[in-house]
Amino acid sequence: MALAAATLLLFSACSNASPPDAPGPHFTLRDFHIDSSQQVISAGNVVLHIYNDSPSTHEFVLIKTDLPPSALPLDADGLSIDESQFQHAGEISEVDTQTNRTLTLNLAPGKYVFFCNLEGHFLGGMHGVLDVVGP
Ligand SMILES: [Cu+2]
Repeated sequence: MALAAATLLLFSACSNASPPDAPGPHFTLRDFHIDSSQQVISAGNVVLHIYNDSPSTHEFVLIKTDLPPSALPLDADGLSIDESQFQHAGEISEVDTQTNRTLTLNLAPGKYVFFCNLEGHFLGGMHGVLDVVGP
């Protein structure tokens, strides 16, 4: 019990590091594309591993929606997605170049879209879909 608490503390203390043995999908941010290691994952507690392999800063936004990426509504500027219309499942607003980040989430079953919402990056191709299945 004490060990579990200590482990939990350790994980939350270095949430910027990517625990190498924590299960979960890997996402690689590129100019301008996001590679994902899995399209389907199990519901519940999950650790998303995000690595920025591009020379510029990006962000990672995860929303729960049945809409395909091509149907997501744009902001008034026409350059980014109107995130206010969605429930955020998770977000890292800045992922620096050549940096690993992790998002520890508890995901309900359903369809999700992940993307970078810096101006023009979604339109450039930085998006993908994730199916969360399970009880
Ligand atoms: Cu980006």
